[in-house]
Formats: sequence, structure tokens, C-alpha cells
Amino acid sequence: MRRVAAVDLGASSGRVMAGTVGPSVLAVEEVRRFPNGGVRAGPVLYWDILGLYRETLAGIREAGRLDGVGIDSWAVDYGLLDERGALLGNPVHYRDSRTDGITVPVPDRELYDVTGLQQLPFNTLYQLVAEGDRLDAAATMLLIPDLLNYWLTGEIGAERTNASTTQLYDVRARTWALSLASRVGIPPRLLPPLRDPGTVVGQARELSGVPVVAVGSHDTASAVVAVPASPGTNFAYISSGTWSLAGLELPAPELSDAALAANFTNEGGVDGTIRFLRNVMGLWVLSETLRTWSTSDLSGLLTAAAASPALAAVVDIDAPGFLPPGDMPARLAAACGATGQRPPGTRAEVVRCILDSLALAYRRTLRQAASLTGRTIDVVHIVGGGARNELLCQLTADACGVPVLAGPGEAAALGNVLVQARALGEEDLPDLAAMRALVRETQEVRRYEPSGAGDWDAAEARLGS
Ligand code: LFR
Repeated sequence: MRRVAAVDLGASSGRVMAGTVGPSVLAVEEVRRFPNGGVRAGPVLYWDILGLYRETLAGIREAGRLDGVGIDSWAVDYGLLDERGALLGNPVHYRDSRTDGITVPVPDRELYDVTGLQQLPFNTLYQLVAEGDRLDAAATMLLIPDLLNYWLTGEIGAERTNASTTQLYDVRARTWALSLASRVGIPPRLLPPLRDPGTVVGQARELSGVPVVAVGSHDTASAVVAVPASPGTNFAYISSGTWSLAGLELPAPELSDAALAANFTNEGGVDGTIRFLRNVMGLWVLSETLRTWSTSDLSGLLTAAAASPALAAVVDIDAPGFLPPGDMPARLAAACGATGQRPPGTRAEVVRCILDSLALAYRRTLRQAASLTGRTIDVVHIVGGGARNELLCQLTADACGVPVLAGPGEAAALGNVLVQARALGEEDLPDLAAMRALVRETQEVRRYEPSGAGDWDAAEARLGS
């Protein structure tokens, strides 16, 4: 039996979970949870990286005796270190506006050919270009989990799954795309040696030397490890949190013109898998709406939304206007108006509009994923916090027309724990299939059948082209 700590840092909260793994045993228990989010200071939206480090250390200490520690977080963001290893400035939030209007002199087709990544304005590539001559003082760029691993162990490196989200990683050669970096003015010296998920990074000096393991340090990579898919099923997944990452697991990248045009990404997963997916704007739109209203009564609003008329108004939830922080209800109303729909009137109707629009986006995205790869989808797994949102799970089953299997809600932490356990020698977990079998055996999963409700084609048509 192994006992490890999984540190899972999300955009709106972080948690330290104590995980226990052994034959037929997989359990996680929350030790510490702390808020996260952007901190606006002057013109810039930052992360509170030192606060996150302090909470991480406190949580690991509270977890007691451990065989290992692993850290995963959201992707793309980073800290720059100088030659001494000191942090040069506070890491900036990917929702900051500094990448607005930043372009690079490399055709999209070529960028896609090398990196396989969807164009998102906040990809590390664009953030580093936006730094301009601030890069001159930098010796190394470390993505958030790599930065925390460095502070814990003194070891510098870049874990592969997260490196694959930078748009500076060659998805086929599985190396940094050094010549691409040079061409866009990013010094290759910034890109540290790559490390595989499942390798020991070093010992945490301040934590009695406990081994720190590189897990799938991109939270989505860890979450997809814990998708409880049965062998041989044609499954899609939605990793549902601040973002909804909706797509397929593939053995190799899909880099066709059609995939490029549909802006699908090929992110690196654990054990060399590829996550072929699109970022759907996710529960961010709902949490920003609640923030705008200064309410935290999510469950009351969801009950009222379930009783509101279905598909009364829908928006293209992936429109770039929903990306930055701000007044979401006003943006939703404007988007409804722009497509000739009556904007939602009550709060319950606003919430219903968000959830209907999310389900519509899942349907659109998963249909595209299937057609771009020539695969069929017989079941959709929803993992992450959104798996607990019963209305959203039912709407997803209705929109996609296939059963939804919802859970586990703590998929990222479970995937983190599983990869650590294997790295530390747990012999029953040789591959993803064995890890997923253990998740199936031990975690609660709820099934939602499509009810046939809703004219989703007509709703999609209301959005125009
Ligand atoms: C999800 C996630 C997504 C990534 C976004 C920004 O938490 O990691 O996969 O696109 O956050 O980093």
C-alpha cells in the first residue's frame, strides 16, 4: 500500500489530497483546499504563486507520512528564473490581456504541423513573445508545476504533458521545437530538459526528503488517466472544470487540414497518448456569472434552471468575448440579442442558457472529433467537478444522443495518485488500462441516458454559421 499526496491546482481553487493505493484500493481524501484566482495589480492579472507554494507546503505537511508527492496544475503559464534560479517577476495569468494582438511570423499550417496545438491566444508561445526584451534576463522558463517542483527539490526540468501545451513542443519528435522557438525570438536556452511523467524529480528538502514524482503535470493529462473507460469501448471524454476539455484519446496526433481548420489540439498524455480535443469555455462562464451577481447559491440556481424552459436561448459559448473576466450576464444577453434571440430574463434562465449552450458546444465538438478521426462515439465520460452537476450531465446526454458516465469528480487528483503509485513501484498498475480498471472498481460513476428531449439541431441553427 502506498500513501502519496496529490497537489492539484486549478484556476479557481487548489487542493492537497492524500491518496492511498494498493491492490483493489484507490482512495483520495482532501487534506487542504485553498482559493486560487487572478490577482489584478496595476495593469496586470497575476497568479499568487507564493501563496500557492505556501499552501502546497502546508497541505503536504498536514498529510502526514508520505511515500511521494506529485503536483499538477492548469497548463501554459510559467515563471522565469534568472541564472541564480531566482524568480524574475510574478507569473502572469493566462486571462491577462498582454497577448491581445500578438502574432508570430510562422504560418498556422506550419505551426500546427510541428506542435499540433489549437490556436489559443494564451499559449505559452504567445505569452513569451509578449514578454519582449524581459526575456533577456531569463535563464529558464518553468511551467507552474515544474516551478513548484524546483522550489521543493532544486531540480530543473519540464514535464512532457505540460510542455506539450506550450506550442513550443514538437508533437511528433517529442522534443522542444527549438528552431521554431528561435524563429519567433524565444531563446532556446529558456526551455529546460524534458522529463517523462512517472519519473522521480528529486527529494523535497523541506519535507523530510519525501520523493517528488513528475506526474501528468498538466491537470487535464492527470484527469484523463482517471477516465474509467472500459476496454474496447468507443469513448469520448469531457474533463469538466473551469474549462471543459472535450475530445478523444488517440495513439498518434491528427494533423490534417480539417483538424487545423476546426482548431483541434493534440496534447501529450501519459504513456505517449494524444488528447485530441478542443477547449470549450466551460464552467468559467457560470462561476464568473455567480461572481457578477455576488452569490454563491449554485445549488439553488441549478434547481431553478432545471425547471426553466429548455433551449429558450443559446449562445456560442466558445466566442472569445467570454474569455476575459467580467460581466458575463451582460455578455450573454448581448450574444443572444446579436443572434435575434430574446435574452434570458431571470437568473434561473441565465444559468439555463449557460448550461444549454455548454451542452450544445459539447455536441458540436464531439461530433467534429468523431468526423475528423473517422471514429464513432458510443459513450461520453464526464470527469472533474462538472461530473457533479446533474443538470449538465443530463443535458450532455440529451445533446450528444449517447449515454454519459459521470465521475469521478476528483479525476485529476486520482490520475496524479495513480501515476505516482506506479512510479514508486506499485506493480498492479502497469498501464492505463490497469489504472482505469482500478478507477472503475473503486470510484462512483453515475449513468445518464439520453432522454430524447430538445431540438438541438434547431438550437445550433440559431447560432448562425
Ligand atoms: C484546464 C486547463 C486546460 C488548459 C487551461 C489553461 O484546467 O489546464 O487544459 O487549456 O487549463 O491552462
